[in-house]
Amino acid sequence: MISELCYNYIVETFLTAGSLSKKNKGRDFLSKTIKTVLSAFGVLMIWGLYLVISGCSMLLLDDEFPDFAFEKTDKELLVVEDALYPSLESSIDQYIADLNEEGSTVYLYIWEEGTAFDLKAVIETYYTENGIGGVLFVGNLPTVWYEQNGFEGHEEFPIDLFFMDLDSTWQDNDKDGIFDYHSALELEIFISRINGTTLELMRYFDKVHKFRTGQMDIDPSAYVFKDNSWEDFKPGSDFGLSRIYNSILINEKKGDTEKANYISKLTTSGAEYVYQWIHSFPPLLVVEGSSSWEYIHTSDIISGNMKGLFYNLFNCSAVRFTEDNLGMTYLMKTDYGIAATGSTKTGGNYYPNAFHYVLSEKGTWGDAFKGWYNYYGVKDDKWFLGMIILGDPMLVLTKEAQKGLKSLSVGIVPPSPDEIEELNKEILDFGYDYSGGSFAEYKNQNPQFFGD
Ligand SMILES: [Ca+2]
Ligand SMILES: [Ca+2]
Ligand SMILES: [Ca+2]
Repeated sequence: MISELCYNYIVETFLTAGSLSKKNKGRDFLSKTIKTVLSAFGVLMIWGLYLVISGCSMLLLDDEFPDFAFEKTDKELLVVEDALYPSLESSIDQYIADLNEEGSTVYLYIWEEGTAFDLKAVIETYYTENGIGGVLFVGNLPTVWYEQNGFEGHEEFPIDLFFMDLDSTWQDNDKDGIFDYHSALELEIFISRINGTTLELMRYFDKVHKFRTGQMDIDPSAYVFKDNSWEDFKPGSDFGLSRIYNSILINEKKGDTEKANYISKLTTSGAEYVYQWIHSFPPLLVVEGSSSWEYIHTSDIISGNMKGLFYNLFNCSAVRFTEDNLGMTYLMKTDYGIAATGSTKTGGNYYPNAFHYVLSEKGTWGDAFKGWYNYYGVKDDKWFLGMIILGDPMLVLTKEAQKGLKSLSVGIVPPSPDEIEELNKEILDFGYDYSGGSFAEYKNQNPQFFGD
């Protein structure tokens, strides 16, 4: 439209200039020639301008949604803890039937016993022989741990990237049972987890069935809550979610980021996609209120029956699945939560545009994680080595959500080193150790995963 207006304007200007020369009949031929040349010149100019403008917006769009090739996964391995399987059998049959309906194949493996290394060997076999693209662990299945110098010095945490990179090397150089070295990572597959009581897991499978059959009553919309510490980080940005959703509520101004705003939104209309930036511990969100810290416990999530389907948790240690945690609470103890991504340690996804890009292209939750990690997560172990997903990794957003609007948003370029330094500072300024239980505690509680 703008181009058309400009075109008319410029052509008119040139033609007017040409018509002035009409006054001199002797120069009529020259006038016609000039008119033709000038008109053609005008068209060329407009065309050039159009190319420049469209080129610019494509560049901007590429920054916002790094375009990389990904293949939607359609073969999943389901690994189910044997003690749970008899009670879950009909739920799992339904799950497999629903996925088959979508055109995906599910392989079922009942996990009896063994170490994390045994579990990885099972995955490798299905990867090599069946070409699986992702895995869902159902129940309490083993994990390995990693240690490094992070935000508060030494940190140790469960690490599921170990299962996702099938040709990587991992070492425990000080022989304390916790990995402290990994080779360069590039994930071949994604893995995800759900864990809870039999009843909670049955309820979870019931939810994903309802979601797949269009019975989950939540508007296709997104909710971004960015607490005080990050008010100035990419202000106004929806992190590319406007490409997916028509309706997005962003709470990021101090007056709008009270506990009351969060509770109110997620206990009334709710949102299909929730992206929240809040300080936290595994089972606790700590919102900065106008005069004091305000706490949201897992018990508040349960009693409020929080209405969000997909959660992107920029909340430290929010999915530390080896203990009571926020992520699994949304999934196991509400009527709505079906998938989450977050960190098992201090950290979170501060630049999820690649994640959102895959979702906007109808990739699965797992595809989005793998695509984002290989593209951006791999660059920063301090922030991202604890990143994982929870919930059914074969889920895709609702059809209603995928508008493919391709609109631009503020804050589209990756954070600069200065911006990341500011993010680091906000973590340290909070002044608490976010991490949860230790490896030693995990080992004591789960002797069955250790051969010694
Ligand atoms: Ca070690
Ligand atoms: Ca690899
Ligand atoms: Ca606040």
